[in-house]
Amino acid sequence: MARILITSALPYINGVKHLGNLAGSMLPADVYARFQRLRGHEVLSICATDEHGTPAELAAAAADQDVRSYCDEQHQIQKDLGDRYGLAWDHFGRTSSDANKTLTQHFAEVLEANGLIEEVTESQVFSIDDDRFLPDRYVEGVCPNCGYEKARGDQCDNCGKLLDPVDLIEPYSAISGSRNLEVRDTLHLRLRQTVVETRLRAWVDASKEWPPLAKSIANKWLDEGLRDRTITRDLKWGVPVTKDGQPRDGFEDKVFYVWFDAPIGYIAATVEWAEKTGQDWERWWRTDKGADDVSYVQFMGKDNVAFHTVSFPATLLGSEEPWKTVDKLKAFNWLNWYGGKFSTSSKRGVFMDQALELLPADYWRWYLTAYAPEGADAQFTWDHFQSAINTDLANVLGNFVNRILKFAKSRFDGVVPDGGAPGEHETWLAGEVEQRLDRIAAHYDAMEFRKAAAETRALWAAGNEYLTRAEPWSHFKTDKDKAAVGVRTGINLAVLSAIIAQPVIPAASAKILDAVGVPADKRAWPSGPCAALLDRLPRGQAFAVPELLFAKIEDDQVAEWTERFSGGAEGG
Ligand code: B3M
Ligand code: ZN
Repeated sequence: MARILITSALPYINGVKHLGNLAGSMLPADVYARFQRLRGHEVLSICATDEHGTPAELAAAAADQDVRSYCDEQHQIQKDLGDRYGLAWDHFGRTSSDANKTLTQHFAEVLEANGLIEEVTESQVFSIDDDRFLPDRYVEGVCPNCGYEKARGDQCDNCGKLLDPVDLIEPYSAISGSRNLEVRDTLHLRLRQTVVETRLRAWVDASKEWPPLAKSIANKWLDEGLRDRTITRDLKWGVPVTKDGQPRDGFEDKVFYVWFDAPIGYIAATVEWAEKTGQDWERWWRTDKGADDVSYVQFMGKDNVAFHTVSFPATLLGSEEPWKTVDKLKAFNWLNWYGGKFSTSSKRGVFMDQALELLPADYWRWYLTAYAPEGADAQFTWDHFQSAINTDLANVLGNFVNRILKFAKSRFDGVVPDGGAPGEHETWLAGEVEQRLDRIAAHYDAMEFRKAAAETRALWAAGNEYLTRAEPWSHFKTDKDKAAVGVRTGINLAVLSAIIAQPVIPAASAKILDAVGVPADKRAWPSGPCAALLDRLPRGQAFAVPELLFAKIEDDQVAEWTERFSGGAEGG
């Protein structure tokens, strides 16, 4: 039994996430966690809301709320949505927690003691009318790179370039719109990443288990040469800056930069979990306290990779303390919405709460896993969604389970029939199941979600194929034993189909397993000879037929949803 620590990139607090966010971090992290739990491994799955920085302050202001109560409310909303999607985190924490404050201040202090932090004077945009500095997203203006007119101070949404607020042309305040701005000097802390560059490079080179997308992004950053970066901001909302445990002189109106404290939030959320459950967090995070046995796996969208392969490791390695670092980093490309981006600010696409108004979570979980933006960006379109759901879930899985259980119910009194012995069809099926099971597990281990889902679907399809070959209905009158073997094998196969589907569609799987009467301790990932797996249910055990598993998506629903969500779509 291995110990596996799993973290998903922390969703920003600034509103409900869209399906692209779900597909690129939270959902695959959950699918992976569920798979590893089913195999009997000890899993700790951690997530949290990322609550600091300008996105939180601006969203709170737009909602006309103070930032603390805005965060309280939004955290609860995101937590509830996670629950409704079956995201089975061990803990869903908050980066605004005391634990994160303590840890963030601790890291800054040890980094400074190790000579990795220096005080610097920087030029920042100051708004005279707002009487404050305007860091990051508080300034907007024309992008110096592409000429886009609504570029934000930290990044241009049009060309993707990372910016410094002082680079913007014709800047104005995002708070008041004022153009009455000047550049003023202000004191900041700078993390000397260049000093740890060699150590980072060696660490990346030694990280053999990273899939290609993560590795190539990490190497690109290292090849371009690291830059020292400012880790404080002129903001009120965030982790206060300290020295020797006291407020730091000259930093009374400053806090740490959100990207400095957010990844530390993974550790802090584990501390919160430990406090809540009475468990030990250090055995997951401190290599001197047992965490060297842990396999640590991170999930995130590709835009977050640099922060996890360079900045956060610079914090951990630079501390010279025995912290656990990531072993496997799975990055995702973008899920696009009709060729363009999903966008929170322009409400373009489908958001997590809206999706559940249309269909239960499993439909989305299946689609976003089986067609995940893994090798390349993926497209969401209603037509594709409809055909994927109707084929994979309704026709292949739903139809198979329904067909066999209904027939068994009507002809064998609703119990698993006895009698008969396996023949050629069952031998064929056992061979088929055996290879598929091996492949599904191997794909999950490699975090290849599309492939794992495709093999899962292939195993379901083998169910329909088996029934077509074994034809228990046509033997029923002439050879009852033969029909009994077909039905018994078919019911066992329905159970197996549900067991392997649990990581992706936990609710529907549970419906099937409940109906057939499979106890909770018999739902683990299957192992052992396949012939035995296909004859596991006690003969004579009563079962029920589950109510409709998956409804087909009709054309008029697609038309309605296309209309309803066309809002941001015209933008391109
Ligand atoms: N909140 C950005 C994002 O959701 C950020 C991730 C933090 S991970 C420590 O894309
Ligand atoms: Zn630009």
